[in-house]
Amino acid sequence: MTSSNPFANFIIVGERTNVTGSAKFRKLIEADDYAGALAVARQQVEAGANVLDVNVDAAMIDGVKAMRTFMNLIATEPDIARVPMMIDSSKWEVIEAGLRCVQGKAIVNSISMKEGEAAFLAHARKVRRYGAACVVMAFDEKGQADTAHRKTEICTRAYHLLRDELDFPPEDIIFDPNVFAVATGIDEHNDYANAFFAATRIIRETLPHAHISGGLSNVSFSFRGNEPVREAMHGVFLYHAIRNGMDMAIVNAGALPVYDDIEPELRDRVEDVLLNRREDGTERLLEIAERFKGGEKRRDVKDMSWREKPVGERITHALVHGLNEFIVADTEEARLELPRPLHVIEGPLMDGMSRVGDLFGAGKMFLPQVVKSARVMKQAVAHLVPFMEEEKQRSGLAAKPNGKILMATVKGDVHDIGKNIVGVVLQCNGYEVIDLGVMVPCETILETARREKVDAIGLSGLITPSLDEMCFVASEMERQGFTLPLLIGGATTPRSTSPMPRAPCR
Ligand code: B12
Repeated sequence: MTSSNPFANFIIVGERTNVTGSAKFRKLIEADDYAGALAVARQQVEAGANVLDVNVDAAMIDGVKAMRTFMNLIATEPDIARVPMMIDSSKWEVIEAGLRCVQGKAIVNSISMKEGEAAFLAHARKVRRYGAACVVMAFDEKGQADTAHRKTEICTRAYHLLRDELDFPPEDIIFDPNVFAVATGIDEHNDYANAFFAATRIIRETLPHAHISGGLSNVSFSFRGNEPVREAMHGVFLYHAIRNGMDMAIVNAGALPVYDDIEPELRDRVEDVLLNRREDGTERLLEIAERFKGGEKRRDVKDMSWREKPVGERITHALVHGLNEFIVADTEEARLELPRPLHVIEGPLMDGMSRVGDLFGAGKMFLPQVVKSARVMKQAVAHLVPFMEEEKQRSGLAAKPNGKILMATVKGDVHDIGKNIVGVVLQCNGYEVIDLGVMVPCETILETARREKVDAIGLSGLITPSLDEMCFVASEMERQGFTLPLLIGGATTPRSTSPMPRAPCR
């Protein structure tokens, strides 16, 4: 984990590879159409899932065979296998079939104390032998926990058993305190979301290093067939759950709304229901739910009104919503309005990315959405590059290079938008740039600098640990007798040091 921001570190477990939640996936597995099933897995990863939940529990499916086949196929697809697998089944033999095939560290979903402590510990021991982490359901001999007290009591007991009896690593324990459906019309269910939030907070405070997960779609079960309302419920639920300490959730990666985009009246009524703020909460949500039903079309039409806004706002809208359809046209319009192409980056594009950063930081946008924003940003910058090149040619800078600069995003960091922009700006100012890309180890940077006889090194990094890595590069430069200037930059670099020649980091 690289940030103390709970929203930025949130883990999205893709739910579409689960036959109990996705009829499409179930039909594919039933029909032995594994190519189709892999496409679903790939779509979830591309939509930003950090983990895939795989469940093949269905009456007509041989679970062991299906799990084994699917896991073996995933292992041959590097673009899917790069994320960890959550092996999800209520049958232990299916879980074990998955564990035998999976590459890297897996997560077992789930074990519980419903059959008593002995069976629980026996399963946990096996999980541990496979080196996996596990989801522990708040379920004991008496049944599934529905109040904050029961949830906390069961999770605490399970935690101590795992720690004391098996020395189970606490960071590999993921509690699922049960996300239950609200707005069911049954009064006893009205406090279910609150119970989840409260238990989450207590577990995170009292059981060190344990994580909290849950299947989000359960909460909105009462609104099946009304996707807009369900999505709103998921967005609002997550917003509150994360604030209380939930750090992973099983969701449809790519179908989470931006919190601020949820229609305010709907958001308010959903919040009334989830937080159990008023007795007539369910009726009031039902009252307006129909209006949103089948609202996909209506939402599209409403969405297009952003096209009427000034170009800067359109660019921000496109970045926040990850929409690339008009980004080139809008970037071009901004370019024609502003004196220099660089001003489009420094102005509207940076404003839009700052908005993305603010929403992300506040838990109102999630990683999959930011991935899309980053793609749109790159497309916009790519459109501007030839114009910046042209500017360079016109100014005569192309003919007389000012020097050679090596640029790299430091080891451990994948952010490259800022580095790429700085590279372009440097090139437009007559510098030759060698770009080593992202996650570049110190040795590579220094070896290349020496070999290519560069005039300066530029390091980029946006996550907090990158500052330490930059200091490490600086100290290595000193140790190895480099006398080159070192520039550092990136959103988390303190203003006082960004950009500046080599900083004294000791
Ligand atoms: C886009 C983005 C992503 C994208 C990156 C895509 C890509 N290809 O770059 C994706 C979705 C992949 C991503 C991933 C993550 N991200 Co991110 N991300 C952002 C976001 C929203 C915008 C960054 C950006 O591109 N800004 C626009 C560019 C143009 O600005 P810039 O980078 O600052 O660059 C400018 C200057 O800094 C400077 N500059 C940059 N480099 C250099 C170098 C030199 C030499 C010089 C002189 C100047 C310079 O010039 C540039 C132009 O002005 C920021 C929020 C923010 N406000 O920055 C979070 C943010 C940086 N991410 C954050 C986090 C936590 C993560 C993740 C850890 C999340 C996760 N749980 O997985 C991962 C990181 C994985 C890793 N190991 O690196 C946190 C970092 C918090 C922290 N202090 O550690 C931020 C701040 C969000 C937040 N508010 O919490 N992220």
